Amino acid sequence: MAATLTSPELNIAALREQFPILHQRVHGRPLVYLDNAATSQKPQRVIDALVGYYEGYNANIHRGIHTLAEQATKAFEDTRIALRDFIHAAATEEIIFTRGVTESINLVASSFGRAFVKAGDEIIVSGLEHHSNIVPWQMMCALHGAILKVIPVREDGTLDLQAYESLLCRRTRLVAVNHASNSLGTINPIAHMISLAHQAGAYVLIDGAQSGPHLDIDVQALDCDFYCLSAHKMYGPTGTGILYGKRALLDSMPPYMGGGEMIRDVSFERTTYNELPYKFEAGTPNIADVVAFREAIMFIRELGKGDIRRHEDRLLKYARQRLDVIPRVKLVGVAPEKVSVQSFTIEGMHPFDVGQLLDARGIAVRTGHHCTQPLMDALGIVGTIRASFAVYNTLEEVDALAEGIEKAVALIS
Ligand code: C6P
Repeated sequence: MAATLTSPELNIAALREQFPILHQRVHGRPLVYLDNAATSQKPQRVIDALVGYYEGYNANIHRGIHTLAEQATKAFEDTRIALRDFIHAAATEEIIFTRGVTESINLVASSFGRAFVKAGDEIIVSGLEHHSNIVPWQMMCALHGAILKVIPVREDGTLDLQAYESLLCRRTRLVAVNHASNSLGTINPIAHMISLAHQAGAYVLIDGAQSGPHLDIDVQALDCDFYCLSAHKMYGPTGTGILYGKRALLDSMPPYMGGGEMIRDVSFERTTYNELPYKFEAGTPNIADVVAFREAIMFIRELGKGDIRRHEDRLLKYARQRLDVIPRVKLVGVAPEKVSVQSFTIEGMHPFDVGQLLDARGIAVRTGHHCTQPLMDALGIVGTIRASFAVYNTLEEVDALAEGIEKAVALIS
């Protein structure tokens, strides 16, 4: 196939110019970065924002009244506003900065757990979940005597929604599912799932780690109670992300961590807590990365999620077409609605060996269980090779992947 560096929507060549890391050789070949579900690369404007903060106005926030402190506070709060708009939240108070999705889920498991969960309550997760959306609930269940229930996954990587409906009952306290699966790419019908959970009287947390860079997110239209994002999967820096929560719910939850900033008044006898969102933001936050996160949001917004998705869908479709005809290759995860993630196995080859062979050709993919061991167990495999595409990837890079896989398969044929 004659591939090109433009797509009908976007000038990919110009876009790639914004990502300095992409212009390097790995083992003598041009880097082909297809591990975007693990973390995406960062455009220059994100890197500049990080450096700009440290060079120009490094100061602690919400504390000082000097000029640098005010500048830093404004830049930090501007990111909160950008995120409110990005996910269509009703208010900035509903946006809590965390280290990312893992911390966001742990916050809810700890705080919501203490406020709302009692012995015999049930928490529902799905068989598609990342360990970050399993383990915190197991810990919470152990603490409060609650029970974890699991929605089974079907052969094609979609959730068994009939089984989900039969799991929901008046004991269900919370449903925690991902918007999109990191291992298989499946987009879950979360609007429907949220509505069913609410009819049963349960709250819903959505893990948005893999939807953030790809899908439109409207927390008010979805009516979810919590939504979690990690900046580093959305062209932003590592070490920051958000928890969105409905205001009334967050108000009724106790603080997660104690420390500076989350208090109103402290004495040895009694401490009162700050208002939202600061009640959940103890200690000096990751100011530089939060500031740079705004540039990542702007980068996505300026491109437009519609055009991003159309380009990535084309990459996904082409990758599936190319891989599907290679002998011994089995695509894993073929749901009709997917983000740009394709897992596959090669009969007779361990995923790690394939990953090494691809790396020798400058191609970065992830191999293994992708932090979804229960899903791999359910599929009866040790792991997969996973190619995940971002907006800067090209059809040529899909060709490079397919050629790498053909060469790997030839070794054992
Ligand atoms: N998945 C992957 O290669 P953190 O590490 O907190 O930013 O995100 C955790 C997480 C939670 N949920 C889902 C659906 C995820 O995909 C991830 C991170 C990466 O698939 C790294 S394990």
